[in-house]
Amino acid sequence: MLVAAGLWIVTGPPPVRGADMAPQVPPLRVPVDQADGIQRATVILDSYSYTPNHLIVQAGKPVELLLTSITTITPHNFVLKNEAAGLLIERDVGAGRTVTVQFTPTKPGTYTFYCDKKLLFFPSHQEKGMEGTLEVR
Ligand SMILES: [Cu+2]
Repeated sequence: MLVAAGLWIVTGPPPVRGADMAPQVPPLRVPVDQADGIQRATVILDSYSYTPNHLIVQAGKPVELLLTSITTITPHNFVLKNEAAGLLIERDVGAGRTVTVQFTPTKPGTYTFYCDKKLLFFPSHQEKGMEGTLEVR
């Protein structure tokens, strides 16, 4: 990623991407807070992206995500569901708001989180690219 970013500077702007395309951010290996053992990270919600959109956590340890919306009007949410893996989260994140979600993933695997908001007749936010990956190791 860093190399690619450097090349962009040398060779000019990156190839044209969709306006909705989120900036490329490498996977985040969520650090364990030494004080309380919680794996804690901040995820930025925008229209229509999560940043970072790939989180790596350890199974069996609590995870706390600060979901911070930087939109001014559009409400978003955070849906992460896989009951077998201990994941059952559905939280609204209003424009400009920050909410905290806590969960403990129990089973290694790769799970998709997404925003299921949509306006009638329009594609859902997930269809516009608002989704990400929780990788449990
Ligand atoms: Cu959304």
